[in-house]
Amino acid sequence: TTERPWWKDAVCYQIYPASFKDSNGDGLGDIPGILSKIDYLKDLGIDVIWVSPMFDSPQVDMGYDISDYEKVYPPYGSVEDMEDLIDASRGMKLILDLVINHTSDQHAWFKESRSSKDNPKRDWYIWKPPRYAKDGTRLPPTNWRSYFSGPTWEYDEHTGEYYLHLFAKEQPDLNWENEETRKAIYDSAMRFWLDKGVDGFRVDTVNMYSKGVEFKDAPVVDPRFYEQPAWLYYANGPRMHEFLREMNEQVLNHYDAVTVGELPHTPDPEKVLQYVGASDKQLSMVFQFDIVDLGQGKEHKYHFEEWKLSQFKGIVAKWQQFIEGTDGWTTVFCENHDQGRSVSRYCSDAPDARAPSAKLLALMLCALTGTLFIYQGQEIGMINVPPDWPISSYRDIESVNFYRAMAAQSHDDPAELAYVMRSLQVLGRDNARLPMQWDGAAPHAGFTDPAGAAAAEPWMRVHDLYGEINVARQVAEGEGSVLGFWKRMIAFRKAHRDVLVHGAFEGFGMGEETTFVFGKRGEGGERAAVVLNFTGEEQEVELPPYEGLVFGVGSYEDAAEVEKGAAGRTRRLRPWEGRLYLAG
Ligand code: TEU
Repeated sequence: TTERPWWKDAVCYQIYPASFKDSNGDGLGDIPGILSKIDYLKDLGIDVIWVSPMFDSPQVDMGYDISDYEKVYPPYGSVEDMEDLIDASRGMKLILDLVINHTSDQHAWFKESRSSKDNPKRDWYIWKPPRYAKDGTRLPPTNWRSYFSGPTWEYDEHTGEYYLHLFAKEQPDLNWENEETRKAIYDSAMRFWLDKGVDGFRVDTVNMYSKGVEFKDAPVVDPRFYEQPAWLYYANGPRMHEFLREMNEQVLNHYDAVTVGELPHTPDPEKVLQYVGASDKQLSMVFQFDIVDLGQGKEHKYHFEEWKLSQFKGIVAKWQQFIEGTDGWTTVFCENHDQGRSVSRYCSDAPDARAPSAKLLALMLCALTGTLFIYQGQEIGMINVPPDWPISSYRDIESVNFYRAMAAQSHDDPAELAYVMRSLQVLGRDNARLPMQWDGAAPHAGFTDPAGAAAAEPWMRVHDLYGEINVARQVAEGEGSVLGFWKRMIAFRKAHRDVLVHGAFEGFGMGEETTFVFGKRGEGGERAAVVLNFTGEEQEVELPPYEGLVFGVGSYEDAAEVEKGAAGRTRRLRPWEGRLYLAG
């Protein structure tokens, strides 16, 4: 049997500091704001808080561009506030974001690195001389395109070389080949915070540190397309596993710290297993991207393409089952700060469907094997931005740059731009970054304090529907609300952890396009059966063929009543309804 460290059973909650709670009325969330909501999280049943970057930063990419790992972005608070948060967590653990593929261009290391070719820190980043075309035109070292539009190389006039940036040009990539650089990262970004008592890290873009030895051009699929498999050369590079083993030996093992690595561009289960096998200590677990990549287009991730429920089910099954018979571990999630809201993306945010959809997803997620991560606002069923918001209401560098690039390329073609806006409305990162909706009766959804005229406008527009979807209303509604249901499901998951958190997954009727039926088998003979209706119409389902199933929990309040009259294995599920049964 595999080991059960504490973090396997944990329910983790991601906080995006800018948008969670503003305690001082400046329009931006902050650490005292997080502190004021500790009891709310504790009450929900949360075990681990993951705080997205709160380090000092020019905020080109919302703090994923760090200028000083050992300072806190002043509008968020101070290092002392973080110490208070560590102390105040009331038994909950705290993990931070570890963003060490790149720094901000305002980090002291990069300022030194760019100052001259013979600066001792020159080699801490990835500098390359230009290439020249036959006609003498200066070209970047490779043709790679960055995540945030434009090339991955920025020419620096001062020293006549290019530096690499996979993300924004203000986010230069660190050179992990240099041992001194790695040591500095371990000290500044990791030990500094582990010594203060944080319990681990969510590790940003963890598979991009080792870039490979050759810097080769990526195949150009079509010059009009943004998608280009340049990640073949910069992701999962040859020294990746060596670096992670070193990081464990030198740092993480000394603190028993937990890690959850972000693992884009890695569809192959064998490859993922190399990162999460427990005996070869690299990462505790990872976020594999298939579930959140669903619906992303081939030309560009922001060209939304329709998908089928069978694809969704196949992805869930794949990442449930890949650890079977291994000592690896998996995660359960479908939202974070880079993704559209799950209700809007995987179900329906139409007025009648919103709350049932949110509960359906809660029931599904709480029944799946792995460590569960939920994102702020998911527990109240927050939905995507309203479809009529213009690009000027968006803030994310990736979305805004993409819109601009598409406008330039299409010469402002209205049809193309409508398509882009529609895609951003489903997939854009800003969907997750709207201020948290605390109170429907307060200005700015109760996000800013002190409320009222004195408070500044929030840094990002508040959802038009905050009067309907908010914490205060759901607290008042109690058990029947989305929040009440999440609380109940988290407790249910913990009460039946052997089968729900640790059981083996088994899918039924996986080609079926309206419902999702799966079973879970615990090692001690426990069984769970889950039936989910992913449509707005009634659907008939067959329960999995397990002996002695009894009704456990349902996403409709009257499900227990309805089940009293049920016999046999056939059930009729109402729109977006889910039910869970137990045996053994
Ligand atoms: O994201 C890394 C990543 O791999 C991307 O897929 C990301 O989802 C983004 O949308 C690019 O298309 C991480 C962070 O989660 C993200 O917020 C940061 O912008 C990024 O790294 C750079 O640090």
